[in-house]
Amino acid sequence: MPALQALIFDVDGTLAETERDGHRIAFNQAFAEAGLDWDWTPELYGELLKITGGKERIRHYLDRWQPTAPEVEDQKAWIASLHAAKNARYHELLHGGQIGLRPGVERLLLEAREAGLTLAIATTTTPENVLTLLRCTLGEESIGWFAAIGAGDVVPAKKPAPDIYTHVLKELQLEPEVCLAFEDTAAGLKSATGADLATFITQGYYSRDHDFTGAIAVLDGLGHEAEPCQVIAGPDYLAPAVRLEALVELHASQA
Ligand code: XBP
Repeated sequence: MPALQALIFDVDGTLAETERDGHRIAFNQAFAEAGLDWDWTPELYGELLKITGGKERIRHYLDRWQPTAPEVEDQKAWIASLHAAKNARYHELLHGGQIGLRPGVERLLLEAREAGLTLAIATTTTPENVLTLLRCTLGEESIGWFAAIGAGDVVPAKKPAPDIYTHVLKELQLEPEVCLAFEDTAAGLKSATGADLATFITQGYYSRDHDFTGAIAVLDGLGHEAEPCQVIAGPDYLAPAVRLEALVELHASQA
């Protein structure tokens, strides 16, 4: 395996627990403001997360759960405006400091930068959501840490399709063999491995029971001294905190 050159991160659930603490709450706020009596409970939201993309999730909810919705001329535009309202509420939650990075994420990003590795993002969420998360957690300058930020509708097919990872690899002008992807869901794993990327899983609140067959390791987080991580599948040397040198070793051990 050629030497590791880049780390590519998913956002929601991987960099931060944004679904549990942010998007779900913001969706419900937007529904209430629009006069809808929809309530996305944590349980229902876990189901709805099978559909990636906020607009796609709302459409699926309308189709699958047949809730009451106002008669509108242009349903696509109506969903887009509901989604924009959700994102406005989501940004308020981010600015309010309610959503922090998962343990160990900042450490690993800093270690990778120190070692001269390329950093990138491949996500389904809206570009402005990524930028606001970075601004509110790591500061404005952190946006420049990422050589490529592939997000949202830049590709027509969202995860589990591999398109967003293929798009990012093209932007980075790197082959998948020299990169490592970080994901938290089965859909994300399918997307990354579909682009031939070795994929490291930090399972999260909504993905504890996902099937991660095909991942190079599965942990419950990246861990740090105060909050050590557990290895669910993979070498013990990854715990108690996933260090860059351990990732380099793991990547090199892949056939
Ligand atoms: C997660 C998603 C997104 C978010 C909401 O993306 O599926 O849809 O739930 O964001 P990822 P939007 O794990 O790839 O970061 O409403 O902006 O889609």
